[in-house]
Amino acid sequence: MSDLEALKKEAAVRAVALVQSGQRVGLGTGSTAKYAIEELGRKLAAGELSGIVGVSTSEASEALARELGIPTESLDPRPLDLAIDGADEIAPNLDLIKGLGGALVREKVTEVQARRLIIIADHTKLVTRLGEKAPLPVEILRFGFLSTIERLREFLPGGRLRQPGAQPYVTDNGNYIYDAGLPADFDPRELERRIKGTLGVVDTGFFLGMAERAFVAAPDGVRELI
Ligand code: ABF
Repeated sequence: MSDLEALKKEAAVRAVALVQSGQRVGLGTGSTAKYAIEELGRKLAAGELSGIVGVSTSEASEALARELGIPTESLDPRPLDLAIDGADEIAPNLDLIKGLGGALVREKVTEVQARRLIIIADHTKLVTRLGEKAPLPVEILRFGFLSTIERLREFLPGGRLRQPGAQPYVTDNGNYIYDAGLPADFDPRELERRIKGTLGVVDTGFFLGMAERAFVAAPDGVRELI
């Protein structure tokens, strides 16, 4: 395991230590969240936890949970005790950019119902302001996507449709993703309102005011940000 992978795992283990028996837990998506799901599975198998129910934020996390024997349920209106997920950028106030893994909408729809959203990451995800390193993923409807992109480009000119190969990337919801470049200076809440008010947009990768804490692993240890 590379040094960075070991750090992600360390952060994940710290977050899973918060899970108590009998809780309903939101299962995040991505390579860091995968370590959290594996640790939950390990604890269940070892009898260190019992009665856990996972609510998955992607088909991939659902498949992993099943493989590890973690009972899962689909999302319903009941609150989740907590959710554990990764992020692409973490600002000092715990505002986040998520969605480079492509699961932003299911993550947001699930995690907004969590009493506690716990973020896990390695230190490369820390930024002083959002947009410093990552684009902002915006999930858009496939129908009319070129028109939606044109509307977005009126105020976010730097972006592009996510297209890893010959075809555009398709989310678990059957939509496309526009990875928007962000201006040097912006108010995330104002920009979030403007993007979400754009016809054809489903949601954005801004997770503002949602995270309760983050475990961020660096070579000199895991920092807990609150
Ligand atoms: C999910 O996975 C996403 O919101 C985010 O885009 C991504 C982070 O992935 P990783 O942990 O692999 O860097 O949490």
